[in-house]
Amino acid sequence: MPPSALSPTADVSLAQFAADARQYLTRTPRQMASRYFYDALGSRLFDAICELPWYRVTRAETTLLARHGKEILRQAGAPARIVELGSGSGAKLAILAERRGRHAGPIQLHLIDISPAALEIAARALDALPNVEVVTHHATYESGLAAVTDVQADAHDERANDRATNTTLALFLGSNIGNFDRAAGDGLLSKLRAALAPGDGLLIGTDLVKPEAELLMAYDDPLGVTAAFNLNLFARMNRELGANFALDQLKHVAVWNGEDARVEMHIESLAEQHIVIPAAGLEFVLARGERIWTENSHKYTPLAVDRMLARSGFSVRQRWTDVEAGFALTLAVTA
Ligand code: AVJ
Repeated sequence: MPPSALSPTADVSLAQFAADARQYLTRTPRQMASRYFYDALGSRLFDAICELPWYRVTRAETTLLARHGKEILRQAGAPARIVELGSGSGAKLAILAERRGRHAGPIQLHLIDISPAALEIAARALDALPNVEVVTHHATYESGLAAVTDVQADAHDERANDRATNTTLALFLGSNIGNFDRAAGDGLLSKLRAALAPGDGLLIGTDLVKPEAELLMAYDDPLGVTAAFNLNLFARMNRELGANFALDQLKHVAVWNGEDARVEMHIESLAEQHIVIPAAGLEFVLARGERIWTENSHKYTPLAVDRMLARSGFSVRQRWTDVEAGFALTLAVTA
C-alpha cells in the first residue's frame, strides 16, 4: 500500500502517537505512555518477557486459569460472552474458553487490544476453538469500553430470544491494571462497571507485593529482554516519528518505589543529546543522567484489590492465589 493510501485509523493513531509523545516528553520529569511499547516487535518482546524465569506473572496466571477455569466460568454464571481488555496473544482467553463444557452453547469472545499484530495472532488462535465467535476491537481500553457498551446493548436485545444465560464476563488480566495509578485505575474500573449489566462479572489479575529483589529481577532481567522492551519504545519513536534518540546512549533502569507500591521503568541518557522529533514538532535537550519515565507496574495486597474493586462498584465473589509466585486472580460481580 502506498503511504497515501494509509487507512484513516493508521493515520489517526500516528497523529495520536505524535501528540502523546509531545505531551508526555514535555512533562517534568519527562515521561512516555507505556501503551506505545506494543508495536509488532514490542508485542513479541513482551511475549518473550513472559517466558523469562524471573517474570512469573503470566505463568502464575495461566496455571490458575487452567486449574480453576471451570469453576471461574461457573461462578461467573456461564457467560454468553467474554470481553478481554488487553488480550495480547489471546493464550489465556483460549485456556478459559477451552474449559467450557463439551455441550456449552455458543460464546462470543471480544478482544480489545492496542496492537494490530497481537489481535491478528489472537484471533487466529481463538477462531479454531469450537462454538466461538471472535470479535476484535483495535482500541485503547477507554475506547474499547465503548465497544463493551454496544455489546451490552446487543445482549439486551437478545434477551428476548431466551438464551440459557446472558451474562458478560470482563477479563482484565496480567496485572494490566498495574499500569494505572490509583485514581486512573479507579476511573477505568468504574467505567467498566458502568458498561456492564447487573450480575455481570470481572476477573482481574493482580501481581502482589513481594520482596524487592524479586521485583527488580522481574523488571531488570539478566538476559536484557526487559531492557530491549523498554528501549524499543525509543526505536519506535525514531522509526515512526522521525526522532533521533541515540539508542546506544540510553540505559534501562528499573526501581522499586515502596511508598507507591510500584516498580517503575525509566530510560536514562548516558550523554547529553539534542533530541528532535519532527512528527511531534518537538525539540529538547536530554541531559546526561536525565531519565524518561516509561512505565509504572503497581503491586497489590489482597486487601488493596478488595478496596479498589469496592471503590468502583464491584463486590468480590472469590479469589484464587498463587502464594509462591505472589499473584492473585479475583472474580468480582457488579455490586
Ligand atoms: C503487561 C503491563 C502487566 O507491568 O508487568 C513487563 C508489562 N513491563 N515487564 C507489567 C511489563 C515490563 C507488564 N504489563
